[in-house]
Amino acid sequence: MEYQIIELEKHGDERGNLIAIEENKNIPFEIKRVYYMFDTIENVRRGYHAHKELKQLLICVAGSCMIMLDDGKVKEEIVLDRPDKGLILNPGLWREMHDFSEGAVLMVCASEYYDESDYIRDYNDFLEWVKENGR
Ligand code: T46
Repeated sequence: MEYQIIELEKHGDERGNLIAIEENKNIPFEIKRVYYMFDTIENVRRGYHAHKELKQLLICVAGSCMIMLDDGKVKEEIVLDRPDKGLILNPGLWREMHDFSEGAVLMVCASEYYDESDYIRDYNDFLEWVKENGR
């Protein structure tokens, strides 16, 4: 499946920890946009879409959440529960984010500016797209 889990280097000392994210250094793309989700209501499930071109790095910088990934053939559940654990999503993956803990903050670094035309928001359209794009 078109994802990768990365361990982010912690710069820790007696004061605590710090993590740096640098485009084309510890993550393999340029970052054009950063956004984050917080105050997520209990039992909410978000996402329900795939991207055609966008690459993203997801980090749950506080608390935890689950990411369900689906490439049209296989589904996998990933837990994000540490600020030093990154999930890189390549294009062509249906995603649903769920089981947000209280106080969870899910931060996303994205390779492109926000563009609604890059989204596939209908699951049957996604399955068609997977067939057409030979995945
Ligand atoms: C993704 C997952 C992980 C903007 O105006 N600019 C932005 O950059 C984004 C991401 C969203 N929005 C607006 C569009 C909607 O009116 O914010 C609202 C919520 O967005 P959406 O319903 O797409 O949020 P999620 O949580 O379903 O999905 C988001 C990203 O959109 C998506 O790219 O991969 O997080």
